[in-house]
Amino acid sequence: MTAVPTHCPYCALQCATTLHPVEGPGAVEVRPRAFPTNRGGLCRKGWTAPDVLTVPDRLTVPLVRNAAGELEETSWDDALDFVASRIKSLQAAHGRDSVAVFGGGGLTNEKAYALGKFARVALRTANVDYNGRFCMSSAAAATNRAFGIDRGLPFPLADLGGADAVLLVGSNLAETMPPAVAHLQGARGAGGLLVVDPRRSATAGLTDDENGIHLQPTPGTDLALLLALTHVVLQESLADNVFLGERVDDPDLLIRSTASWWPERAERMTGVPAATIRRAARVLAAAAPVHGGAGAFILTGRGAEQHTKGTDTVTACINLALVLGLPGRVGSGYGCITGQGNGQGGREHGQKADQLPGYRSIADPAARSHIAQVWGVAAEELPGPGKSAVELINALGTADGPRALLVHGSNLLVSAPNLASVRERLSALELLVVADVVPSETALLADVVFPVTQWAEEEGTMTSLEGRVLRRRAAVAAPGEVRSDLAVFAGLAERLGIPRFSADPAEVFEELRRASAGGKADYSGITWARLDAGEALFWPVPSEGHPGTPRLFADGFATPDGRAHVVPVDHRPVADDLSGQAPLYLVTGRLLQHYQSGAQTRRVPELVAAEPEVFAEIHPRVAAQLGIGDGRPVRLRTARGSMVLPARITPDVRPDTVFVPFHFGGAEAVNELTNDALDPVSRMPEFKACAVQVTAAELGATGVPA
Ligand SMILES: Nc1nc2c(c(=O)[nH]1)N[C@H]1C(S)=C(S)[C@@H](COP(=O)(O)OP(=O)(O)OC[C@H]3O[C@@H](n4cnc5c(=O)[nH]c(N)nc54)[C@H](O)[C@@H]3O)O[C@H]1N2
Ligand SMILES: Nc1nc2c(c(=O)[nH]1)N[C@H]1C(S)=C(S)[C@@H](COP(=O)(O)OP(=O)(O)OC[C@H]3O[C@@H](n4cnc5c(=O)[nH]c(N)nc54)[C@H](O)[C@@H]3O)O[C@H]1N2
Ligand code: SF4
Ligand SMILES: [Mo]
Repeated sequence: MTAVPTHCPYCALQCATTLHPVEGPGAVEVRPRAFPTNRGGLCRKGWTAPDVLTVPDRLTVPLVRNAAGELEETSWDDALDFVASRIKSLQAAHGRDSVAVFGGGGLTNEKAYALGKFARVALRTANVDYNGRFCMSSAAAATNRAFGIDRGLPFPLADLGGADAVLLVGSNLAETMPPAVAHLQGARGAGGLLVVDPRRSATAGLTDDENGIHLQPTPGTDLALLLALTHVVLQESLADNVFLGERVDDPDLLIRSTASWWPERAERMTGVPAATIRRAARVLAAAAPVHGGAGAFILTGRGAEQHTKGTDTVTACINLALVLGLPGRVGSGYGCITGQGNGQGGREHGQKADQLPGYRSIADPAARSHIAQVWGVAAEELPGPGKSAVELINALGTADGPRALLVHGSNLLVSAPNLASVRERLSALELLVVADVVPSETALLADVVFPVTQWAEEEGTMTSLEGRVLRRRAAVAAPGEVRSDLAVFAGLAERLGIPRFSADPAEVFEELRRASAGGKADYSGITWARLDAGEALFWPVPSEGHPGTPRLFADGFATPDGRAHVVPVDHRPVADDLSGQAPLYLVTGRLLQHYQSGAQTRRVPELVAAEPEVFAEIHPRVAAQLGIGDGRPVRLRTARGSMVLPARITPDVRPDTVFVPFHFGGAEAVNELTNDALDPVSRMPEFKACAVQVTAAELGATGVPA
């Protein structure tokens, strides 16, 4: 077999790779491939991704829970028959919405599309949502309301390289997309890398040696900081007034909404010195085209977004970008750094509770009739908007809530907020079905487990953080009886009396093209043949002769009047704020070595050896107060729960902040402690900040959630 060109299974950078067959069934070796985003680089997760193909506990046969309560091997026919008959009887007794589906941003475009169609056409349930709600939904909400469209980066990532300044708000790019750091070199060289993070993260460290500025605010105060940055730009007459006059609907609102945010006031709230705020605003402004700079970008990560005010914080970033005249200019702009492998495509094809394929709204009559026609159903038969992820989880097993849940591509029992509640709701279900590649924490709780293909065993497409559509290709045969998620949807649909589902990804993509035609995320001009020929296709691609759209907004924004829409925003505190009992902020996030819930990377020996267990980063001053040394156990207690874990003492966190990575399961899962309070617009939970009490703990008491 020859080398197969494909992309890494993990994050949205979608580094290009080639897979080479090696000895052993299902085994491959990975090598990086030259590509504009990763420039021949791979991170440690990418290098070791092939290990996950052949893990000893790989799921290879369908499992069903037997009378003794154990998961037992069964045939595909029996498993599909069983699930279909349970769905039928639950829906007959309790209505269509009694069955829910939960998807994932790691699924290919074809799978994400089929999942949404399966929910709306085969199950006819409104209850479908996905883990993207945990990820970038606040940025999506903010960009939709400002620009009328949401594509993570509305420009190619490589554009960053030419800029004099890049402001990263709550992104730890150096650990979460290491090869992307190459694109920050231009800004670093110009002294213009600005990093906002309550920790001195690896990315914040890139600002050392006069390469930029690290602004280290109190967690949850980015909004105040951004209002002050905008205030300085306006007050020091650094705004791009021509741009504001021509391309923004209401510039006065920008001025009024930031007028009272002078830097000294923001300093009191954020802890960032007023002088630093002024300096950062001037560096950013000097890089803007209006002042003859080479360009400036403002980018957000989860640190800005995973808050109950995440949508407003991103809006404040957009407003700052507007004041400086950045959006829609080549070499400048605002963007959200999408997270999951197909975090971008996953949000376009109808997994989301309120969406239909092509990034259409399920509440829009024209959208409904277009999609209904592609699906061969009547528009009235399509359900309306369903519940968002956390609201869906909270409704499971309640009197009028869903009684069955099908999960494809998420490990909720590690990654959803407030796990005690998640566990209770999942346990209250009458039927839990999980499709996965490994026995994840969530799969182990299921009544039925479907073993599915993973990246190197399947064909399909993914859409990267730049909105570029990429081909995923099969290099090895799947082990055992493994089938694609597409086969699960097709097999169940057929048993539910709906025979219109294909398990062939190429066929599904052809249907997706038709469904997306005319929508915001228009894929109708994209073919696998064009992708296979090496064309770089960024959506929208409205016809086969169309070259794609690497840069959006050149001729105007996607709003009715073509102007960016200003939404005035103001600061507010985190939902679960500090108290006498809980005087520090708990902040959660990522490590270089692990991916998400860790279902995959905790099975890779090299990565486990590097980061074997959960820990809490605490400041030396806090450690001294508690009288504990490095590696000693501490107990973290929040309003949701408590856990014991080793302390990692480091001056890199603020003294008022404790950082814990969320990649670990069971008693090591920090989501036992996190708050499931939601952003009112995006319905995204506040993973990034809540009040915590820290005490010295007993030895041997490690990791007991109370
Ligand atoms: N190694 C690795 N890489 C990944 C992933 C992974 O799991 N592991 N997951 C992928 C996915 S799905 C995503 S979404 C991306 C996420 O990528 P990032 O957004 O870079 O990741 P996080 O570590 O969640 O958060 C970034 C930073 O936000 C900071 N932060 C916390 N609270 C605040 C706050 O209130 N304000 C500010 N300004 N910063 C704050 C944290 O200290 C952290 O350093 O990574 C992708 N890449
Ligand atoms: N405390 C805290 N919690 C967080 C975050 C945080 O920053 N802090 N970040 C949030 C964010 S941004 C995200 S994106 C979520 C992610 O959290 P999850 O939704 O749990 O994501 P993964 O761990 O990637 O889970 C994907 C699962 O799908 C399986 N899988 C892989 N490929 C396929 C496939 O093709 N089909 C199927 N059926 N299964 C597959 C994997 O083995 C794994 O079990 O976590 C969120 N949770
Ligand atoms: S940066 Fe992301 S896509 Fe690239 S190798 Fe690492 S995990 Fe894979
Ligand atoms: Mo994410």
